Amino acid sequence: MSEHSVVVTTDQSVATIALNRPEVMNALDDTMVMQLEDAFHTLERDAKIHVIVFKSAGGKAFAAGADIKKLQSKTALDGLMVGMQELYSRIEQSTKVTIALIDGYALGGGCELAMACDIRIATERAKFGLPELNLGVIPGAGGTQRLPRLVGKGRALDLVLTGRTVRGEEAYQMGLASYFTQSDAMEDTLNEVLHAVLKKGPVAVKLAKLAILTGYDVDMKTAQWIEKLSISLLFGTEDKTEGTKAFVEKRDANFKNC
Ligand code: CO8
Repeated sequence: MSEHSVVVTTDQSVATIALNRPEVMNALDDTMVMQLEDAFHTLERDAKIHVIVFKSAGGKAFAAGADIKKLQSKTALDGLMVGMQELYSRIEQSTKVTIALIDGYALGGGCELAMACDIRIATERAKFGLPELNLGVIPGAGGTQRLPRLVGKGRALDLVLTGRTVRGEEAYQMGLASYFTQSDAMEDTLNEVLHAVLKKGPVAVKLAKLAILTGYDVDMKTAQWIEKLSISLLFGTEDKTEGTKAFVEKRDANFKNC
């Protein structure tokens, strides 16, 4: 048994949270969810961290979903408790850029965690699916809502009602994965994404996420106001002064996150 269900490492402004229960395909039990929550909250409060990468510590799975053995004893009231659904919402609303690396099974709650991230990098070994109906339950950690938002209502209904798994390439074609790459090129793809993201104005990154994620769920007029207020705030930042000056001076910007 792994003592630590999640392992956190940091490299300058990039933190990695590795899921670490390989003996059960990284199935998420309550302990793992709590450890994930603690790790995420610590990183979320760390101003030095700009990107959080979620991945598997090894083995065949990103995560094969909620721990089914533990699900057996769950009651109706347990379903109302704060848990995976709230954690994934907080991850989605993170002020950092979040990236999931999927190089194996991402099923049920594992797929739902990946969907809560901003960017998903999938390999030819990736297999996405929401097979919960096989167990007599439904995707209950945001899956019924995030999947149709990513791939459309028709495809979401197909994937949830049949419970079929889709490989990395098909996931990429339907918009479930942001990138499709070969397993041995996954780190290179991640580095390219990190290189692009880390060059951006950090305050602009936060407000772009806010405008897209919050704006997506409200009416167009409200969404456009969120956008207008966000850009108005950005016009007053030192980063905007630096970013535009750097362009005119034909050099890289040196953003200060203010
Ligand atoms: N939970 C517990 N144990 C698991 C899980 C899981 N989700 N997935 C795999 N394991 C265990 C197996 O039991 C096995 O353990 P053991 O060796 O002790 O028998 C070990 O991992 C290896 O698994 P397999 O032998 O099955 O490996 P295979 O390569 O044959 O198959 C699969 C791999 C396809 C991943 C297969 O294990 C599988 O189908 N797993 C279940 C996938 C699934 O149904 N996931 C959905 C779970 S439900 C869910 O996620 C709900 C989320 C919403 C909750 C909201 C709460 C409020």
